[in-house]
Amino acid sequence: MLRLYDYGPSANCFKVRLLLAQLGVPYERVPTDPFAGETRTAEYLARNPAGRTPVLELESGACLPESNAICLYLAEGTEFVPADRILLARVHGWLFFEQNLVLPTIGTAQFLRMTGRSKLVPKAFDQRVEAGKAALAILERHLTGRAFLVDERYTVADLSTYAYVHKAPDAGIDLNETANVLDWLRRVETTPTFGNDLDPYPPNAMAA
Ligand SMILES: N[C@@H](CCC(=O)N[C@@H](CS)C(=O)NCC(=O)O)C(=O)O
Repeated sequence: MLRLYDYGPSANCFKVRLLLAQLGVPYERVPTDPFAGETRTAEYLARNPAGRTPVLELESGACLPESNAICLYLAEGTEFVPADRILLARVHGWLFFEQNLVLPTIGTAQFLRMTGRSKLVPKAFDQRVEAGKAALAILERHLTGRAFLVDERYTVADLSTYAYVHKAPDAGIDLNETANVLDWLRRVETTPTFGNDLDPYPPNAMAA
């Protein structure tokens, strides 16, 4: 059986849990707490040299890090990834957008705010929020007259980008200012077997 090394509050891990649920693929969940040092052991670093969650361990023992690479691996050959090369390249493009312009902005800002760190680094926090708003403006423009990011159908690009965009309010960003983004988030939430099982950050993740 597949094994997912997973941190409950991480939206990167949530991407993989959501896709596995939507594909109906069974797996064993291995809770892995970065704040307890569990991603820095020699054993874990052999699974992912970057020492981060998620990691998917295959039946063969091969380990795959990076949430979007895991999603592409799992979704290949399914309705969640187009076979057409150009459409596939567009899906890749949005996955790179997510890693470059959403995760380090909205993703980091919501983490800083929800764990009490934003007040310790206010300038860095404000910069992330502003960059997050700029990323939302790009999405807002692209989603004008479009139901989904690529080819008018739900793909792993939507699933992955959803993960941190829907957390924008936790960064203090008002999504009511981006109506197309808000409609798209609601659309993703109505895809078959969608479920949001993100955990709140636990006490050991909070700033001292
Ligand atoms: N680009 C990676 C980012 C993974 C990542 O940052 N994981 C965080 C949780 S959201 C983590 O495990 N952090 C622990 C650490 O950096 O020590 C992905 O998309 O999987």
